[in-house]
Amino acid sequence: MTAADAHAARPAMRLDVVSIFPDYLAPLELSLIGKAREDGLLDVRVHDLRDFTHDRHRTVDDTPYGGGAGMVMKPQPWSEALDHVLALDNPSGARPHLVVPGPGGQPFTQALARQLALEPWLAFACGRYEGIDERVYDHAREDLGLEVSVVSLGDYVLNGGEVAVLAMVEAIGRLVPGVIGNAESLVEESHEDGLLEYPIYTKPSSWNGREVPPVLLSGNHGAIAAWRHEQRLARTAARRPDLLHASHAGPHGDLEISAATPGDVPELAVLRRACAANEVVETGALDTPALRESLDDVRAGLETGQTWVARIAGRLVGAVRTTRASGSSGTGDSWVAERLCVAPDLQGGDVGPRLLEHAESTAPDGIRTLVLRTVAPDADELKRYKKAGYRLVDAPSDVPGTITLARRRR
Ligand code: JB8
Repeated sequence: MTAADAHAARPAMRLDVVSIFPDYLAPLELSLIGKAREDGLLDVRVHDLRDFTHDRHRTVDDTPYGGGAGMVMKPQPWSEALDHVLALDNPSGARPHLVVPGPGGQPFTQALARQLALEPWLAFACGRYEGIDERVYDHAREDLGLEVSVVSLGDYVLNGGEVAVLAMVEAIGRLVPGVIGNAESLVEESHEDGLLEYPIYTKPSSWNGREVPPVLLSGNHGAIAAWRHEQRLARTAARRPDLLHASHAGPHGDLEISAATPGDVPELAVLRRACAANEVVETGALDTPALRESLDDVRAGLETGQTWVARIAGRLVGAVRTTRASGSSGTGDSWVAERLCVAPDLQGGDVGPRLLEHAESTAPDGIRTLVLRTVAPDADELKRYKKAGYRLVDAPSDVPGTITLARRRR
């Protein structure tokens, strides 16, 4: 049974490409996409835009209204080319989704490739020169009833849409069932789960004095999986930090605590507002001062004591401030941790305890009392603080709604 037979229930995905350089699309006859066409999985048709001109010079461009550099593609040949594409037999009964490559389009991503792979029919319009007369887009949408998407491969400029269409047809075509034999080879790849791929090796294990990482020869599949995951994280952090998200960070080891800087203020203000809102929900007390804290208040707050911020994979997930408080006669100064705040989705985890531990560790020598000022903790929180050695003290609280806990320093 061939791939086409196995997927016989699905009509071939129809792909029309219009270009003034149809030869540019010749590679679509090669490799996996070419094979998929032979197998009847993809129905690719390439059209020459100049076939829809009527002058001796087969003119497709003209000067721009309003002036400016370069030439603009005339609307009439495009209109006739689209009419021709639409008039061709279409067994699916659908209308094509018109995709126009352009540096000003929405980014082409794996997610968009997956969406477009579900369409029964795609038409690609390859622009050249400065691009296509804007009325062609309006005509396709409003008169022909087509969905029209301008799509960009990335933030760079090509000379025309053809190379972008080659890339898009390859990315979309390989997602059509049957085009790639092994479905697993589709999922375990970069951009399917948000991390870049781990490095790969094949025989020989020693080549030109370079060894394959020994863990890969160990036969220990757990160790191999862990090593590969570490490699993916390191690689993504180095090459594509924009892809990293807190969900990729493990529960331990990835929390970074550093002194707050003015650059942290906007995120810190958002975090503190989220914590304040949580307090309101829990205590019902709408007068929580933190709820009304402005950006300037948070910035000014950095001047008092020392604020520490905790980040996981770049995301601000917690903060705490330490100050020194003078003790009543004979008791000596105490080291106060206050405004402890943890992102709501991570509360109850180790971010709070790690921040508190850090705050305590910065207490100067000679200080014997560690103080924690906190908004009325729930029973679970109180239990955790007590386990850490803290006891409730009756101290006049300068911030309403907060209580004071203290412990002797070990
Ligand atoms: C004229 O960089 B591109 C791109 C550039 C173009 C045209 C189409 C696409 C047409 N220049 O994605």
